[in-house]
Amino acid sequence: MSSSININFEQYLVSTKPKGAAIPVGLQDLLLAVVNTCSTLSHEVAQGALIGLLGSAGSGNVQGEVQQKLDIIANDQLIDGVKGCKSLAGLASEEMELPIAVQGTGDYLLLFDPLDGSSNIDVNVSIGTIFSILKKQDPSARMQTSDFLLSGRHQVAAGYVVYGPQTTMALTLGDGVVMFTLNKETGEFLLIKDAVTISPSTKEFAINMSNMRHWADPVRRYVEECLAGTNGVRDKDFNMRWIASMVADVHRVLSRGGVFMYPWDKRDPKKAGKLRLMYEANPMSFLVEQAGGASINGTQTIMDLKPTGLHERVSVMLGSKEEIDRLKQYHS
Ligand code: AHM
Ligand code: MG
Repeated sequence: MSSSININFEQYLVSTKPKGAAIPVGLQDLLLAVVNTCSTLSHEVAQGALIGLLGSAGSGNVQGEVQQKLDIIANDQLIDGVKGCKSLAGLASEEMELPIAVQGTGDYLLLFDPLDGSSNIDVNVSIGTIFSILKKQDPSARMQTSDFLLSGRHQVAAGYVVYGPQTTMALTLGDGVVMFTLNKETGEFLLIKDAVTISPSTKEFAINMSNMRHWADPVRRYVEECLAGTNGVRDKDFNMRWIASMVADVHRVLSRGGVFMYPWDKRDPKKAGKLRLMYEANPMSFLVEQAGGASINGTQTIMDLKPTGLHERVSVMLGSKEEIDRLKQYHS
């Protein structure tokens, strides 16, 4: 897949041919609706306190987490933005316990984390929207929750939009990764990078170090070896970054390589991890694999996991291939 830089998203959708075939019109419509909503959201995120968007909503979501005003606003706007899509059978979100039937029947199912990095909203640090589109197994059957419980391999598209100094989208349609940046004057997303690749080796890792005492031994070993730098077995010095917005941390990995980890830990041993499989780990894993990187939960490839619940959590380690291979070896 090769496209000319600076074409807008709509032009890209009609001209690109992932794996040699044009994107079905129904998928084009859906992607356009998601991306147009993110363009509006970007504008609102930038206004922040000026339009009363900061602070807690005073409610909790299905996972018992405090909802910010912007979590709810972003969720409502995404629902509103895609509800006219004829090919969209239903949608599910981090902020809602159950999916919503859109057309009820149709080719696609949409999952999203409307506003990822909620703890960064009020402190003006990058946040974003993550989305995953699944091909519905039986388009003519009435949508049910179990339709969503497909492995990441069933995704036909996935991406995120990061609201940072620039608003940038990364997208995969299963044939590489492309990036677009929003022209805030015109509201158009313009192609800035084609064939995004993650270098197989790196000297940068991302993990919340405050959880170190709770980690499993393989993760502790990996990070301790990175910290030992040239004095240890890795024989190179590592740098560490942790933004606490998965969108921003993964965007860095896609942009300059690295490893991102939010592993299982002993704080709550029954919890598989903090991040959610269906609308955080799967879309990010699809992007990372399509850029030549890898994504595992420690022992298994995330995209191969068969989900058992819409809001299922998962341990995540993704990024530069050589580092993920090493982590997998430490877990085996
Ligand atoms: P959210 O979807 O409620 O924003 O939570 C997910 C976020 C990720 O973006 C980020 O990687 C992680 O939570 C940060 O967690 P912590 O604050 O424990 O470091
Ligand atoms: Mg999130």
